[in-house]
Amino acid sequence: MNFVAPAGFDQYRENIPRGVIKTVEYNSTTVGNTRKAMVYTPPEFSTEEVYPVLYLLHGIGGDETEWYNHGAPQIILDNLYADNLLVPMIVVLPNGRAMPNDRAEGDIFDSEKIKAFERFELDLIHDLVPYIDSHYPTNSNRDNRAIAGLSMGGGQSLNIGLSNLDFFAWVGAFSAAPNTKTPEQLVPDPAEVSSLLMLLWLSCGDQDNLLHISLGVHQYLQQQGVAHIWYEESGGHDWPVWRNDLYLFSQRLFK
Ligand code: FER
Repeated sequence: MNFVAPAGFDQYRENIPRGVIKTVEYNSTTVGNTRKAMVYTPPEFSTEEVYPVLYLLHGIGGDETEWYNHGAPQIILDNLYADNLLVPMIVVLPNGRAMPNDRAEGDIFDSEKIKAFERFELDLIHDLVPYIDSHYPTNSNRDNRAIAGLSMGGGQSLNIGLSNLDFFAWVGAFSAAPNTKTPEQLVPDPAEVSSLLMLLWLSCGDQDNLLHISLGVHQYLQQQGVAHIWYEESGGHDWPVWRNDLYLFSQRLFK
């Protein structure tokens, strides 16, 4: 695949309908506190409709505000809706560091913090997804739930998505980090993954030092005959790549 978003895709456009992005708080039985997430609802959102949901995860130096602060997801998505390129969906920006102090403070590589990125699987499945499904008009089934993320969040998306196929049918990893399980651990049963997944997306910048992680997963999937998108794009471990990924990946969802 070699396609890039058109110029202006992440620039604010006047006079188009807008979605709404806000912060919510949910009770986490996993962490034992109240946790924050941001939620984007699309233009013309209505509680009379039901929507699919994309869970979009941040990197090791971020929190639930990272995509919002650096990725302009609401601008990218509003523009895509204005051009009629996107299925109406709710996008949830969680905090993937499931521990009492989940801010990206101090040593972000501390082993407790890395463990908290693993623990997030439980928080997502047991706490956040049920919160979203009970507070928003969602189409609450695997066919209508996607998980994707950048770097640490890309690794989480593969680890969590591929081991919870009863929850997710659409999985995307942008520049996946070394928290990614081995390809054999991720996909022990290639036939099962092939039959259940609607989309498996892997992308990475060609200047990214972590390229070998994505490449290893891609090569294994190819050997095993598991259909997936592999997109090596121009760029490093950085926001231009992840904005481009969101633009391209989101258009493939729920179609
Ligand atoms: C590592 C290098 C990078 C690692 C994680 C990262 C867990 C994550 C980077 C990011 O999220 O941007 O060795 O180990």
